[in-house]
Amino acid sequence: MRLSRFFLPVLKEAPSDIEIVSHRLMVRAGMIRQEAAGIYAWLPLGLIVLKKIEQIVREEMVRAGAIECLMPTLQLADLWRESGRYDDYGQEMLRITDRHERELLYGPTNEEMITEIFRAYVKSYKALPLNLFHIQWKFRDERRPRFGVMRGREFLMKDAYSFDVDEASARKAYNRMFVAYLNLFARMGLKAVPMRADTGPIGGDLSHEFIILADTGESQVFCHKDLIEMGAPGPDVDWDDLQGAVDRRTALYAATEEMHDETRFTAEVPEASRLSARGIEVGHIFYFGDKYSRPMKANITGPDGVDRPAQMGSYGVGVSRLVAGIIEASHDDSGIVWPDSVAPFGVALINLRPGDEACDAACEQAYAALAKAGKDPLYDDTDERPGGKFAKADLIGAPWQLVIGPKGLAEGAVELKRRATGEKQSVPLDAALTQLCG
Ligand code: 5CA
Repeated sequence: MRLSRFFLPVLKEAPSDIEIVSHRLMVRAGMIRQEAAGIYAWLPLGLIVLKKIEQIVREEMVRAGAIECLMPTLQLADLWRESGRYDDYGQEMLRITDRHERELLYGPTNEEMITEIFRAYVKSYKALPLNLFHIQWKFRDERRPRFGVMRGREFLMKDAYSFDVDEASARKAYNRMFVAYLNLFARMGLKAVPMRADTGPIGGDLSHEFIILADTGESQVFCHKDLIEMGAPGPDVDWDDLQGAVDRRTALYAATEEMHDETRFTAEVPEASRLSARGIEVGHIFYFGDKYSRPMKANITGPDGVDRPAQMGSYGVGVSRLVAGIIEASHDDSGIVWPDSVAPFGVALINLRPGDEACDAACEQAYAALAKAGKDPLYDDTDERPGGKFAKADLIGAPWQLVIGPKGLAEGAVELKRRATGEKQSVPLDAALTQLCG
């Protein structure tokens, strides 16, 4: 992408009422624009990152055996009356009436709708296990939308729903999502810790929140320090037997504020290993058995010929929240430092003197080579002064900067900077391109 043709409305200053760094940087880098409280337009730079995160989530869901579908944002109120949640959900639910006076709502989650789809088609245990997911916008009329896309009213969620014949296989489905979550957050450069959590309006008795630590996090969390560095199991696990991987992580104490038990915490965790910190909830998984399938009569016939309600779980990832979460975890005073896997551009290519024949030729050569190698270069071919170009490149956070100017070129060199460390090398253009393109 040539910057002169891109739409990147970068701001020097963010509005002073912005409270946290990720929100400030997203606004300054021209990633989002607030259209109403908790409702944002995704500008091109923000959308590229959102799509990259979405794709990682999708790939890890598919790897774990889930199947993608897409349900609508609007749902019938009557469906929610079947589960009893229409009245329970209260003011967080946005209720809408259409021209035929039919009551609709903008979905805050999809347990009812997926259960309706399931019961229409699946009657036998032979079709199980089944896990369906979608990546769709949700609306929750939060009392206090804040921190930009971190707690929005309209937000993008990946939600998966598992169906099984009995509790034992439902727990396996839960474990598959548990491990998929560890892997997908690790791919984004995040250290996410699963913690025992409250189930709130979704319900059920088994639930884990996946938390990344950040001073600006909304929840207070308590855990054994070793969990932070434990790492993810990776893709090459035995997907049919994940109990060991899950047990290793659930054996150590980890709980969110609502589930925290100080007596257990001090008894189970040696003082030097106790961590009490702020965290951001980037994912939440639930096993709730027949909470929806029973009232909604989503029954299946078991191997014994007897009908029973399907055993269900649901599994959410805050896709739009993750954009902010990753920035909270990875930034410095100059701007965002994207992990390679979600960076909107792989290389910021800076031409220090557009119009200079040698600079233009070298930049065009670099741009073509980087594009061909799939490095998504952003070529700053504008007339802005060098200082402004450097500041912009630092702000938007591409992992590499390739700086080409007349002085360096006269000596046969360009400058290659690693955004994360600030480390600079002065090398011939060919050597820089070999390093970047491999
Ligand atoms: N149906 C279940 C799982 S599919 C569910 O809705 N779970 S949830 O309520 O925990 O939401 C899933 C994830 O969405 C959360 O972990 C969080 O990362 C994200 N999320 C929830 N509310 C918001 C919000 N207001 N703004 C941005 N992200 C949110």
